[in-house]
Amino acid sequence: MIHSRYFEELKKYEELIRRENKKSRFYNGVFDRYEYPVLTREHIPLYWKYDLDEETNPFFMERLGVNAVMNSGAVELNGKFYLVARVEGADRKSFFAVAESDNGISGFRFWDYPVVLPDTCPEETNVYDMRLTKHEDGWIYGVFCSESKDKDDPDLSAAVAEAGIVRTKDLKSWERLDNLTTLHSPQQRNVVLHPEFVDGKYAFYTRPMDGFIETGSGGGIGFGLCDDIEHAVIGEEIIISRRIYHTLTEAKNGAGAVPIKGGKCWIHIAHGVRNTAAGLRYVLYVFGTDLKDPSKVIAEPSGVFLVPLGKERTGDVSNVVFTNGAIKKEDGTVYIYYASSDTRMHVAETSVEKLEDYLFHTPEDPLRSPDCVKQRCELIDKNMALLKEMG
Ligand code: M1P
Repeated sequence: MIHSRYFEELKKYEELIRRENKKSRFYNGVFDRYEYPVLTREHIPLYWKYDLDEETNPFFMERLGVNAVMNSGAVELNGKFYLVARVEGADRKSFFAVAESDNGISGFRFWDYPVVLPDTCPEETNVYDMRLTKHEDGWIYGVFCSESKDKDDPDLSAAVAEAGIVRTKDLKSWERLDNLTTLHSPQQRNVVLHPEFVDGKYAFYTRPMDGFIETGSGGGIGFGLCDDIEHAVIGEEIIISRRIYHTLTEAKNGAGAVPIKGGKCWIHIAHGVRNTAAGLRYVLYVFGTDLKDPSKVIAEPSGVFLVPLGKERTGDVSNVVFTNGAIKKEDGTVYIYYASSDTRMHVAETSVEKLEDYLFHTPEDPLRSPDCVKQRCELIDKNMALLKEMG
């Protein structure tokens, strides 16, 4: 018999899922934030966590808890919006699960079962942060981090991060391909597949790293081409966006969402990390690359795009925002799905038009305080003149 408490909890769950989302009061002219997160651990179906049977679970206890729902890939398919979320169990292992919404801003509901990936890598301990690329070859690819213990390092936390690759047509059946091999980089995280062929090849944004945590000398967003997606090997990786001293990318610089095709450039929403007395701080920033040559950066607005604010600032790993999914609708609206503090998922709304205005009209970072003051004074001068004119 089903435990009576189930029905009480189900009522709360349904209220949460059916809650309408609305734009918050936040304003910066670039994007709107929404009041409520789109996915949290409370969105996990009760039957994933509880044994509903009164006999075997008399106290209606969670048997398999869920800690967080975060870093989600995103795709629009047949008019519906899908997030492939990173769900982290109470046991710290992550897995993927599909959540579906009719409008992309509220009502996200998980499918009955999480994604069951083909288990082809016996060493793999953890998987996370899938980027979903609707590729022009007709497949939807999922590129994610595949993590294993580093057997050569006696440090218990030492791990190896690689890019795992799967593909699907319907988000239901998944084919696992070989992990990406990058001949010159020992580790990879935050790898993103470009949606179009470049010079007839598959193009990847990479994030070469010396170690599991430390990006080391290779830190920055890399770019490389490969011929065969089923056995993907990248020889030459060029760094297209470097880490820069005293900027938001000083400690780490990694690709985020799959680039969005605009009218003037490919729009990249990436993450930068700097170290602080309070630990690492992850923020989002935006850059643009050439439509014909996506490895060539042509727009680099200064500074942060989206930072953790208010409640977003706290969670499992505080002071973090992270994106690995965005959706461009047919009318040019863009939904940016971002996680805060490795705990929950939010959506921000903007448009291709606004993003390109931001990309091409936000001044570049002059990199030194005196020049930054000069830049700001120029803006103030212009505004003062305008204000004076108005009396
Ligand atoms: O904890 C913040 C993020 O840390 C990692 O990102 P990066 O490789 O850029 O350091 C990832 O584990 C990511 O999942 C996590 O959100």
